Amino acid sequence: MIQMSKVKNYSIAVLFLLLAFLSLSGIAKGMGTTPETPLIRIEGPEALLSPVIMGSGSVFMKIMNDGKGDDNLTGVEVNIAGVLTELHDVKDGKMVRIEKIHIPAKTTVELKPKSLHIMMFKMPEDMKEGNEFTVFIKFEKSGIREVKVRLARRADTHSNHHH
Ligand SMILES: [Cu+2]
Repeated sequence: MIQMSKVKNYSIAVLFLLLAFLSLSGIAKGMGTTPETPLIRIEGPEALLSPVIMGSGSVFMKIMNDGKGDDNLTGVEVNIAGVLTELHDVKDGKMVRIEKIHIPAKTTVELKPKSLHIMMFKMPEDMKEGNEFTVFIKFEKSGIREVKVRLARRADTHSNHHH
């Protein structure tokens, strides 16, 4: 019996070592994704000058989360000096500032006119259609993503075609 239990303990120890080795090598190869990891993709970013508020504009895009974990968009910056950015939603036809945008697992969240969007204030007067700039989008878990956008003509609220 003593012999048997020694053998058993030994095999358990070997098994633990093997598991430890496998998980370490898995992480080393970048395979260490846990089931709760979000996988963020950004498509179709566009920026529009506000037809209503001088010196302001909005940024829209599709944010896809193909992962199995939720994420949150917590902040945005642009590479234009002096510009202030805010996260906005639209409630009862009015823009409201929000702290973050929830991006659930296996979901696409669309930032679009009259809905969730990124707001820019205090844009320089010489910013005009065609100007390109970079938007840095900060996610709670996925870090900072960078997208380039070109400022498009003023939004025509009565049409739903994209530029
Ligand atoms: Cu807004």
